[in-house]
Amino acid sequence: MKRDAVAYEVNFDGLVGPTHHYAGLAYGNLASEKHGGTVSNPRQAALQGLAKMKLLADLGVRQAVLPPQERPDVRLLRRLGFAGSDAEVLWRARREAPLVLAAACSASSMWAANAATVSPAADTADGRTHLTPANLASHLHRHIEREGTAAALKAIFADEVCFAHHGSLPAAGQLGDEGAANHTRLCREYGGPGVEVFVYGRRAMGEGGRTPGRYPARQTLEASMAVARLHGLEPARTLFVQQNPAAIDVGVFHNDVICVGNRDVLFYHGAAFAEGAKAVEAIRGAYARATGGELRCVEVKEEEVSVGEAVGSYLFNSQLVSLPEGKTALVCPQECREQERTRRVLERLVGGGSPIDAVHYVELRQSMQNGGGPACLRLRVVLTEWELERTHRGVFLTEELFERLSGWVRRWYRERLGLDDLADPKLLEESRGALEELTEILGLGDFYPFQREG
Ligand code: SUG
Repeated sequence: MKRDAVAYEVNFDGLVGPTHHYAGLAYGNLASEKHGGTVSNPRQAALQGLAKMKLLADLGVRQAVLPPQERPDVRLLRRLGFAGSDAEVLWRARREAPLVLAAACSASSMWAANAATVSPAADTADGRTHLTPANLASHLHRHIEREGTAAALKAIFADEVCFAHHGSLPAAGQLGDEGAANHTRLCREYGGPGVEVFVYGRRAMGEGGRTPGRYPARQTLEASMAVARLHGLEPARTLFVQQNPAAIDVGVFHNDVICVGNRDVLFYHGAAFAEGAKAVEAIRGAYARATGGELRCVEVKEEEVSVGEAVGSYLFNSQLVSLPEGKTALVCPQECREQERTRRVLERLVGGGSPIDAVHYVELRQSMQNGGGPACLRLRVVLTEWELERTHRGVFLTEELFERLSGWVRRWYRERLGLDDLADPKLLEESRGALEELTEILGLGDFYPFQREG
């Protein structure tokens, strides 16, 4: 396998689909629970996502998009016993099982950090980039993403010489896998060896361990270990760290709500890990052994920002990115600027003495109200030049693609969507019309099942 020291991190953001709505579907995700039943604005949601992608691209970070999935998922509703024409299926589901209909309409594939776990070529035994779509076994609306995710990843990373695609893990709760939201890669250079840190919420099989008392721990140790095995990772450069169950009970449903890493920087809350400082020491040690370098740890303590405040602001769900001229920037939700204590921490960090050189705030209110911040919206894929040349070009964000996608959103997306609108057959028609046009814009052919079924 050809190895190439020069590699880039590309952010693949989930494009928000036309059915983005608030149904309170995600248990243990406080923002989703809070906004359930309120009216959403899919157009604004998609434009906010695009504006974030544009900011990253303008900062010099490579940026691409992942297409939204086909929703409403009429096939799911049929599998669950709703019959008749498409309009009848939607109407019956609305009458008999409105939350199942909401799940079948969820635009949740926008949170691409949960799409898959990706291990770059520099870390794997066969020198290929390995991708495992998450099974998202914890929730129906998320679990139904896995096939569409696998199809999108195969369409974009089609070359089997450099990309290895695995099936998602069996979807038993004991193998719950939520993808890259619980996975952090640390390295000196993207193309060099990395330490892959898997953060799990609970151990599902065998003896004990601590578990949260209130909310579910979505990611299991057994799932994380299976993904590491599939990817052929070197044990010495692979770490399994338990998330703090008490933090899950305060609303940290994924590790990326309380920790983010990039290259040699780890930015985290003091209460992120079950083992506390010992876990950080283990990560630091593994990093030093793998790279010969020193990990730069940026800890925020409970006294400065409580776990509850971290959940409320999404301070750690920021994107930590390397800029072309060597600086490091943090892309934060604007909620972090609005809250005084998080703003002060950020001012302190960029004021000197920390590896973070600049902070950029982004407005993502529509996604945030469902518990998805800047980091949730992107899947990071490290690609060498050689791999980049073998990746589908149509999804890379250029000025032109940004303009086209913005126009496409303005033409197709509604500005108001309530739960009663989900059974509207016109919404199904509009969504399919929009996706049909999108496949042309992105050069993806007949990508969606409805296109192939005619
Ligand atoms: O799985 N929200 C998503 C948010 C995912 C955030 N991702 C990361 N942290 N990486 C979830 O909880 C809400 C959908 C609703 O309520 O309709 C939702 O699924």
